[in-house]
Amino acid sequence: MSHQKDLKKLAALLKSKSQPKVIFMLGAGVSTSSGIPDFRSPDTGLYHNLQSLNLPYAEAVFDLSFFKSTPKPFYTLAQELYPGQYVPSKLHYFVRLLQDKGLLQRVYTQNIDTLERVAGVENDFIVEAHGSFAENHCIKCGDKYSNDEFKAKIFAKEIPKCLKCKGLVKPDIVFFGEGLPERFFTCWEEDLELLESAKDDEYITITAGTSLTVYPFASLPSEVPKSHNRVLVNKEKVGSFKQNRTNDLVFLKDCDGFAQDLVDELGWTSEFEELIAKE
Ligand code: CNA
Repeated sequence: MSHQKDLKKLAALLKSKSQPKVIFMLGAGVSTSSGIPDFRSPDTGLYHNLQSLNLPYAEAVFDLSFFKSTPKPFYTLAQELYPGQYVPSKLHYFVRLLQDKGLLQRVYTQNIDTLERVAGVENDFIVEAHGSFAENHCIKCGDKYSNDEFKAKIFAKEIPKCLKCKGLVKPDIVFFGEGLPERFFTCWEEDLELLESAKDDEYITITAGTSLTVYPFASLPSEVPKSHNRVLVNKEKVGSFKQNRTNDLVFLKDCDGFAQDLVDELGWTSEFEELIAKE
């Protein structure tokens, strides 16, 4: 019942005269329906699946020092996650629809699957906070390594090595202990300034499909000024949403179901279907 009430409230906000802009903060849960496992869902998450790789601890697959000594588990995972094998989810297409309607401010994503781009969201709107497979570099000398070569090697189950110094090659995905791309900080500084100077109804943040456990990304929703509406879409309450703010709207359900319900409530069903069919 409260779900329905909150959905109506969110739809009314999105359709209000103030034409609010939306800032998304996304995690692996928005891509699970595309067939990419998240990290932490019990039984289906990547960490569960990685048990067969004999990792000392699950996060080791994204740990730089572990990678240097034992690179194979990461390359196995990279093959599984490599872009081009998956289609975007309804939530990704909802982001695209808001872009087309001029209601998108930014999409911060922790995902490395590039499905926001595949859904047709323009690069200027996207902040890939944990990097992506867009480029590869040698971890020793920094030399660039071609995507075609990288893909061919990992799909042949071979280790990609730098052509100059024979160092290990890694896509520009942020490992534990590495810094986030500069763009993450500059865009957030810009957007936070907008949020702080805007009226309450000018921006809505939607956090979806993330356990909010990886910092600094996990702190983004808590930095949103208290006067603004924050939305959470996730299977369970996470992070700063556990301490309910009065104007939080929390949808404890799957991301695609939420996107479809909201689109229906907004009266955008047929254009949403057309957009998905066209892509
Ligand atoms: P996580 O820690 O695995 O959390 C996922 C969250 O999403 C959990 O709270 C789940 O309950 C929830 N969830 C799962 N499926 C759904 C669904 N269909 N609808 C609603 N909620 C759902 O993942 P985070 O993104 O929080 O962790 C950050 C890591 C995950 C980043 O460093 C990513 O690089 C990394 N990752 C990315 C991908 C990808 O690119 N698709 C896949 C797996 C992990």
